Amino acid sequence: MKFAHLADNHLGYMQYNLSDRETDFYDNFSEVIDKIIEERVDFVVHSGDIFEFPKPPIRALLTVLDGLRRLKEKGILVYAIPGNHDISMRKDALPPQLLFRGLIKVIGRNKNPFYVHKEIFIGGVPYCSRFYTNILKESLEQLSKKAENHRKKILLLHQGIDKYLSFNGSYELKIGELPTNFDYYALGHIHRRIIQNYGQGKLVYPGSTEIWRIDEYEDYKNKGKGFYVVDMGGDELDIQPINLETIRPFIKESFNVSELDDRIQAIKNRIQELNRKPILCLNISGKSYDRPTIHNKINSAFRDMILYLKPDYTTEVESIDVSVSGEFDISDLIKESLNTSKESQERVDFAVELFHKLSSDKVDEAKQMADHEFYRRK
Ligand SMILES: [Mn+2]
Repeated sequence: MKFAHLADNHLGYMQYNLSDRETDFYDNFSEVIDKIIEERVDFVVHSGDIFEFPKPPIRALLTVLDGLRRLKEKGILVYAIPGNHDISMRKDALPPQLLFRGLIKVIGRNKNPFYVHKEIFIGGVPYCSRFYTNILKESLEQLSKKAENHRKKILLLHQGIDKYLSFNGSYELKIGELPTNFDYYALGHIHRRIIQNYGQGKLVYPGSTEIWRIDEYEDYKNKGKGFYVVDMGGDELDIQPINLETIRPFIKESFNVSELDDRIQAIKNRIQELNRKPILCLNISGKSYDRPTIHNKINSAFRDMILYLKPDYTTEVESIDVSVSGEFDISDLIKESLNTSKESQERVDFAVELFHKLSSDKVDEAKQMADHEFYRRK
């Protein structure tokens, strides 16, 4: 009994405002479908964020419809939970996954919290923000009980877990808060590939299927991007990575402005070996240099060879001595500045979360959190 586990396709995302990048994500999803079919799996579990937005562009919807129909022709059903990107915070709003009736079995909190696929229990909870972790924990406890009498059990979640996130405050669950009686913890949300032992099973993040943020490049270089195929047939789980080939190449280099000419030549040589135009991220530093001149030089060197240039210029200044004594915690600083005696804990949590979202460029999520979750609820 084999299944595919994937998450975080983010269809509809238009990186750097380029329609080519939007198309990349659609091509990427089609390759995912090709590979799932090649692998002859029995079913698919999707751990959230198929779409970038709760109201996806029509092309994103059509890409998913086409992919799901191809799976259906092969008798492959998809079980899915909505992720934070698929869910509008508006009360009673429905996730776009519900459009694909007969093609996706959507796992919900109250209605259909689980399905049973040929004796395999497939349960899950849609994404819960950290303001509702009590509901999340309650749902997990109920699912864990419902799963008890089933021989094989899968749990779908789209959440951040403290153990895998470096920022404190950016997770909703602590690792010990997950039930322990599942065989496979099919997670989504963190865009890196992670496989760990947990409870009586394996906890797995398949990662995003394309490079959604430039900081995902390192993990892609080390581990590839794609999804996992899991064989539940034997006593031990067998988890195989499936790597995609349609990922747009990224070239990321940091160097001093004095090396510019040599580096340009070396990068040109690298680009010539690629079969697609890359995204070029350059981090250029130097003591004193004329940015416009350097920028023009880079631009004209790579024109027509790359899809997008993302330069970052830094000017080195005389060293400044900055010393921080002891450890400090961003949440404490925020609390302090909010003068906690008068502020409720909820407000402090809101401010901390807002800080983390904004400092990681998640402006839309921050707005949504402020509008719909915080002020409207209040
Ligand atoms: Mn995601």
